[in-house]
Amino acid sequence: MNERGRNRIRRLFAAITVTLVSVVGGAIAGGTPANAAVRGNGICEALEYCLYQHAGFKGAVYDGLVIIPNMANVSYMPLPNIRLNDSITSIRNDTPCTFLLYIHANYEGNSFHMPPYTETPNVGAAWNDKFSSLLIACPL
Ligand SMILES: [Ca+2]
Repeated sequence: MNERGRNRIRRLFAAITVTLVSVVGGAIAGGTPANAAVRGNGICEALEYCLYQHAGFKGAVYDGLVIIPNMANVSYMPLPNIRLNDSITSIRNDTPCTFLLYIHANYEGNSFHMPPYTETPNVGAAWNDKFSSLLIACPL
């Protein structure tokens, strides 16, 4: 794919991401407080995606709702010294959206796709500890 094609895809995903934030945010805002997912509390709740440091959903966890253009700027919570960048081995996607994890920042390089409501206990040797950015694509 040429640069123009890649830019088109980036713009598309950026638009779709706005939809995700409003869909997931709306679902959370519309739920009762007892059901609301809390981003960044270290607990993987409904309508969140969760990134894990080790295989089998072990080690540090990052529970999120939004895109991450550069994982070098984001830490596992509550472990500020452990960055997400090049440090993800298992993933849960408990959302109606597809997640695309890229091997470089700003959605560059090869991407690993996580379909809606799926999980993988080990992304495999080719992808282990390689992800550096994350995009979200939701049905409109
Ligand atoms: Ca949470």
